[in-house]
Amino acid sequence: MKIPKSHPRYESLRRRERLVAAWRDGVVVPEGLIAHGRGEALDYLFGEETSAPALVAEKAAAAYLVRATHPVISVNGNVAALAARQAVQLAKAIPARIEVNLFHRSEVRVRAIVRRLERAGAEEVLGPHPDARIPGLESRRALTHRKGIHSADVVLVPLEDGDRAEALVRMGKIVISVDLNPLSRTSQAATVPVVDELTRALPNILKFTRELKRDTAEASRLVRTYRKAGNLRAVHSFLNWRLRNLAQGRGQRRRIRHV
Ligand code: PTJ
Repeated sequence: MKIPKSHPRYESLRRRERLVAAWRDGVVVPEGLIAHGRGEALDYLFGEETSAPALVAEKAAAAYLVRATHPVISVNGNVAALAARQAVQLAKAIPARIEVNLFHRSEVRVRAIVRRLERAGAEEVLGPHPDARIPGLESRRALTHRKGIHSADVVLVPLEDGDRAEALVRMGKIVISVDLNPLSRTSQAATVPVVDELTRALPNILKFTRELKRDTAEASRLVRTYRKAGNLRAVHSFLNWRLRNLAQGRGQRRRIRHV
């Protein structure tokens, strides 16, 4: 479908079209389309903008990533459809490995996602032929690579399911999630939950990564001072403020228009 550029919700509609096209290509699963709808609904509440607490978490995420000895970015179907290029750019900037890790895993899908990441500029993508398992996980998400997620000290897990986030934390890893739902098990389990939309969060983390690579003292300070509980409380306060404004007829941002 050709979406007119003048459409008030052009970007949002394009994201949907990209996901549907990726579903046709066997990259995204139908469950991924449902997950996206949930994300969109939550993003309306946030005003479809990065909140101040999300920005704080994105900076902390970048600090953990640049200080890591073995950082890995985990990519699933939705991430490959919406932000393959951004994930690859971030991996190169850190630098970090990329591993395809799927909840609805099939080897055909893993290979399709690897190809998509390679087309976006990735040089080495882990995913096919996993040689390790994440302990305590029954699902196929447990399949992983020794030189990837399995041995990582910091793992970025955008659009995750809670089980694996919890299992990775149990393994002693720093887990950075990107999930618009602050109440999800993923956001609750992650070391650094980034409550923001994926295609806004990754460029922000990239920008902070580039800055913090030049200022390692600041990266260390951020890691020392970041407090997850306080940050999530600030996310809830922000939502509370947004809803109160909306209830009083204020704060409907210009960009939020219903399709
Ligand atoms: O590709 P697979 O097989 O690994 O499957 C991917 C999905 C997304 C289907 C799988 O990981 C899954 O089932 O995830 P959940 O449990 O539905 O969680 C996805 C979370 O991401 C939900 O809390 C959504 O609100 C959130 N979300 C959806 N789209 C976005 C988002 N968060 C940030 N940005 C988005 N664009």
